[in-house]
Amino acid sequence: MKSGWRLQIQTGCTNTKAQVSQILKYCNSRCLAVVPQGGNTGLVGGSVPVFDEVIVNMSLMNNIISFDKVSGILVCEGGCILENLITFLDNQGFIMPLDLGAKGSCQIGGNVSTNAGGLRLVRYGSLHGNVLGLEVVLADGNVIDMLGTLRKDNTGYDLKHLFIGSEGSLGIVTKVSILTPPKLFSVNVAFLACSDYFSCQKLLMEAKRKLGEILSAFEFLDSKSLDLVLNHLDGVRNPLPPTVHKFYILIETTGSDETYDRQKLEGFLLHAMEAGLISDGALAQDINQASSFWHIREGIPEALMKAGAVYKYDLSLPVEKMYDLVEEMRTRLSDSANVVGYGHLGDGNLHLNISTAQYDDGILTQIEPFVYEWTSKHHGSISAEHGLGLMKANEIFYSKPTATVSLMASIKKMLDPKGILNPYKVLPHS
Ligand code: 2HG
Ligand code: ZN
Repeated sequence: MKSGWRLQIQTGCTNTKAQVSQILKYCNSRCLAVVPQGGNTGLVGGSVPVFDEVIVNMSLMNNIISFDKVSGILVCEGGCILENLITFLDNQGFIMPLDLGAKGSCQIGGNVSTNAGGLRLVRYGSLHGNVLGLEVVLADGNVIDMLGTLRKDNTGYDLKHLFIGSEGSLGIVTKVSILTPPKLFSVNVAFLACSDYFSCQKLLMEAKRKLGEILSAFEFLDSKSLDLVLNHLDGVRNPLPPTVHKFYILIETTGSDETYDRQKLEGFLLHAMEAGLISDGALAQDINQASSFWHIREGIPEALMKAGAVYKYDLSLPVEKMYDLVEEMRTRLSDSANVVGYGHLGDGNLHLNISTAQYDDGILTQIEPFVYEWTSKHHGSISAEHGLGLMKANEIFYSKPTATVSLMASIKKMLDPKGILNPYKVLPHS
């Protein structure tokens, strides 16, 4: 990747959408390519310039515009940091329907542009469901006002969906209207061990059935992921006695009745223990213990970065097949790499990470295209929640038929005929 000159533009003060519009109008008239940038926390190079693009950094467009306590609808600018929105809503007795490890620096405009999934999608659904409206600036500087605050609006094509997950290739998200759920105060977190993958799957099915409406997260990690966190992050302790279990599950419930919710979860855990689905487990006794359990799961990407070079894959797969890929990859790579699997089991989303001492072309050719072919063969997606960005754009055909990619290219051509918005991202380069 070559990096030429960079002009970093930060929008700010008042009337910022007009500034974004002017920047794009100017760049479009001069055929200057633009990279919209939020918190720059993406994992596929979607917000980094490739050659000499102009970066439009959105961080100063960080105002909360309105919040309606009756409907729970928040309207804010695209540069708001997710954690600031979470804190704002907390004070109002509400929560964001989205939570991710990068919350301290990622921005809502970037979250929407990448259709970020995160840790609680199993409960609250994707941004396609929660985002009610957007204001977007197109490549030619035109401002498109789709900033509705209605739950229901069937007047024609719902164009905002084109921009959710388009990774800044169709327009820059300047404002977002989002539906936020009320904050419920009874939260329980359990950290459980399973001896085999089949038990993890059965546990998921049982959790959906028995915990029902209070289930708010179902995350999994294998023993190699836990080892990484214990070895590379300071102050992290295994909540369970040091027997080696093959898999660990983090279950969170969120509800409105402490006694009822606790009984429901305890009943479920007892049943799962008796059925042999879990071999050990700990139920957090207070908020500190609950956050220490979460810290293990959320700390895996950081531990991987500390361990050396890492090849990252973010795959959607049928739950019953998901871990077969991790095992096949281990067989392929034998001792040359540490292959770890973790992710959002409740959403069928595997984070397959391959950790090595240093990047090595020989190892890469063992991994790719095998990982993409395997995913395609099992009708999965090569990007569940991280997007395609620069790094996976050329692999789009593993997940989308040619006719669909052609239609995407036509839409891109119509909205951005000069191709100035986030070039080399999402669509194949050639
Ligand atoms: C997570 O779920 C993130 O922790 C990052 O999506 C995953 O780094 C990764 O592979
Ligand atoms: Zn994830």
